[in-house]
Amino acid sequence: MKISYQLTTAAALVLALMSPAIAADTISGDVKKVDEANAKITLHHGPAKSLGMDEAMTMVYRVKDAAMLKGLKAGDKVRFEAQEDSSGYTVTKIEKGK
Ligand SMILES: [Cu+2]
Repeated sequence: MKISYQLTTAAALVLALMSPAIAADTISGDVKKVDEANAKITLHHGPAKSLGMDEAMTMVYRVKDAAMLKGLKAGDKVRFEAQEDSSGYTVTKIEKGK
């Protein structure tokens, strides 16, 4: 049953590679700048493997909806989820950390 073993291994590998993209990781970070007019936020965050970011960094994210930025300000600790799209990275979820 060599062939079916190889197929199973290949299927498991595909699943392992795909799952991070399906289940978005929650990333911890802190707010550097909020730009509500342009629906953008500058965040410093640790490594985010699901986004292909292996190191901590500060970067600008777009947000799905500017209303998500209400109540956030520079210095706040946050937890967020983001996805990569054609024009950069978009925050799909963000909440203040405790
Ligand atoms: Cu980043």
